Amino acid sequence: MNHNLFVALRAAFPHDLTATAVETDNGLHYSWQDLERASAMLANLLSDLDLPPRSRVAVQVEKSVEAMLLYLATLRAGHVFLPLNTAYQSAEVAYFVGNAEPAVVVCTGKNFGWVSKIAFQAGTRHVFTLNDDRTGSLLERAAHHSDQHTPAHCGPDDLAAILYTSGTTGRSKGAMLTHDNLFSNARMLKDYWGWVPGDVLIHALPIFHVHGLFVALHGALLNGSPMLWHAKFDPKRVIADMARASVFMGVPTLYVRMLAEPTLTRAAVARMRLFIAGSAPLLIETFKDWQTRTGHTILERYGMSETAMLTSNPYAADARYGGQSERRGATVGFPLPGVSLRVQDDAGHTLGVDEVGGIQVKGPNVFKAYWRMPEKTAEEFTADGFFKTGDVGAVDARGYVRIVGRSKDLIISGGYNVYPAEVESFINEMPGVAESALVGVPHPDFGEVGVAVVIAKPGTHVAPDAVVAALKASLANFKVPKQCFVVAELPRNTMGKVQKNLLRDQYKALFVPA
Ligand code: MCA
Ligand code: AMP
Repeated sequence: MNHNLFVALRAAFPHDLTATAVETDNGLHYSWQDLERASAMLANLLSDLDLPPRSRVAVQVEKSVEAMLLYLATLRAGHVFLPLNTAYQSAEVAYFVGNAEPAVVVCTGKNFGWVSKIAFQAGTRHVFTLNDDRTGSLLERAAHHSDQHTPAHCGPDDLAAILYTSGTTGRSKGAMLTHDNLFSNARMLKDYWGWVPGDVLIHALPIFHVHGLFVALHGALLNGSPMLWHAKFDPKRVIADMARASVFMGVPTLYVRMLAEPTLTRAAVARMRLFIAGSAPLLIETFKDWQTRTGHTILERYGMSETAMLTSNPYAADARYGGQSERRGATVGFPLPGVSLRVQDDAGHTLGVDEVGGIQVKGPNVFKAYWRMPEKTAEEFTADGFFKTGDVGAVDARGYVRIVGRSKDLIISGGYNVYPAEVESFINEMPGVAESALVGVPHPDFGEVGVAVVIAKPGTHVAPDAVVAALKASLANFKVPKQCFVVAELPRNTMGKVQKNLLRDQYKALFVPA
C-alpha cells in the first residue's frame, strides 16, 4: 500500500472533477481536475530534478493556490515540504536553510536576490520563484511537464514535512512529520468534526503553519469540499462569504476582528455549520460574545507543530465521555480519539482530576524527532514515550482539558509564536545594551504581545524607539515588541534570574484596562 498522503487526499476528490475545488477572493476558479493536473506538472518538475528521495523543498511565498499546489506536488513527488513564514527576514531564513539543507528553495520574485544568495551558500542547487499572481520561474518550468504523474511510493513513517518551531527551549528545531502523522490526524478530525458532503470551507489562514496548511487544507480536501480561498484575512470579506460556506477555522484574533464588524449577525451566519478556533487561547469573553451575536458556539481545539491536533471540544456527543456534547469555553475539550494525554508534575508523577501540571501526549499524530537534533528529541520525550508539550494544564472531572499556562518561555501573538530568547539575543547585541527581557502582556487584538524591558550599559544611552527600529530591520514583524522600556534594573530572584512574572505583572495593563 502507498502511504503517500497525496494518494489519500486525491482519493477523496469528488466524482465530478470539473466542479470547483477552490474559488479565490479575486474571482479565480480552480476545478478538482486543475488541482490534479497542476500538482502533477509541479511534481514532474521536482521529479525531473533527479533529487534524492525525501529531499527538502523550502518554500517562502505569499499565499496562493499555486503555493498550495506546490505543497501537494511535493507530497506527490515523495519529497519533504518545508514552509516558511513570509515575515521571516534574511537572518531567520539563513538559519532554516542552513539547518535543513533543502535541495530546492522557492521564494517570491522580489526576494530572489537575497534568498538565492542564502540558498546557494547553503549548497541548494535549485532556486525557483513563485509570485501570488501566477508568475515566476517555477510555473514557467512546470508548464513544460506532463500533467500525468504517479505518486511516489511512501511508507507510513516516511517524512512528509518539516515545521520549524522552538519547542520548549533553545534554537528553532525542525519537527519531522510523517505521511502517517498527518493522515491519521486528518482522517480522525474528518470524523470528529462531522464533515459532511456539501461542506464548504472558508480558508483565510496563512499556509505556512499547521493550522492553515494541515488542519484547514486537509480537512477540506479529505472531504472533497470546495474552499473559498482568502489570500489575506479581511473580516468583512470573510463574513460576506459565510452566506455560501459552512466551516470556518481561525486563530482567536480573527474572531475578535469579526466581532468588531456590524455585518456579523445571525442572518450572516445562518448557513454556517461550524466555527473552530485554536493556535492560541480563546478568551472566554470572545467565546461568549460570539455565542450571543451569532447563536453559534465556537469549537476550541488545541495542537502543536510537533503533533498536529491533540484535543478538541466535541462537535457531537462523544461516547467516550458519557455522551457529553457541550463545547465549553476556556477549555480545549477532550483528547482526540487515538491521543493519550496525561498531566504530570516535575517529579514525573501523573496527577489527578483538576491538578495542574505539564501536559504530555502520545499518539499516531506525534512527530518522530527533531531534524538532526537527537539530544533535543530525547529531552522532550519521557522514558515511556510521551511527548512533553511544554503546556501547563489540568483535566477536569468531566474529561475536559484546560490549559492554564506554559512552562516554555513563549509568547503567542495573533497565533504566531515569539520566542523571547531569540528577540532578547538580538537586543543584547545592540550597542549600549547591557541586558534585556521580553515578556508577553495581554492585548485586545493579538491576545498577547511582546514588551521589551532593557537595561543600558553604565554611561550609555539607549533609545527605546531605536531598539524597536533595529528589530524591525532584522526580525519578522510579528516578533517586534509593541513597546520597549529602558529601565535602571530588572527584578531578580535570589539566584540572580530575571523574574519575568513580575515584569508581566508590571506591564499587564499597557494595552488593556487593569
Ligand atoms: C501582524 N503583526 C503582528 C501579527 N500579525 N504582530 C503581532 N502578532 C501578530 N500575529 C504586526 C504587523 O506586522 C503590523 O506591524 C501590525 O502588527 C499590525 O498588522 P495588521 O495589519 O493588523 O496584521 P495582519 O496582516 O492583519 O495580520 C494579523 C493576522 C495574522 C491576520 C491575525 O497575524 C495572522 O494571519 N495570524 C494567524 C497565524 C496562524 O495562522 N497561526 C497558526 C499557527 P507594523 O505596523 O509594525 O508593520 S499553527 C499553530 O499554532 C498550532 C499548531 C495550532 O494549534 O494551530
Ligand atoms: P506551535 O509551536 O506553533 O505549534 O504552537 C503550539 C502551541 O500553541 C501549543 O503548545 C500551545 O501553547 C498553543 N496552543 C495551540 N492551541 C491552543 C489553544 N486552543 N489554547 C491555548 N494554547 C494553544
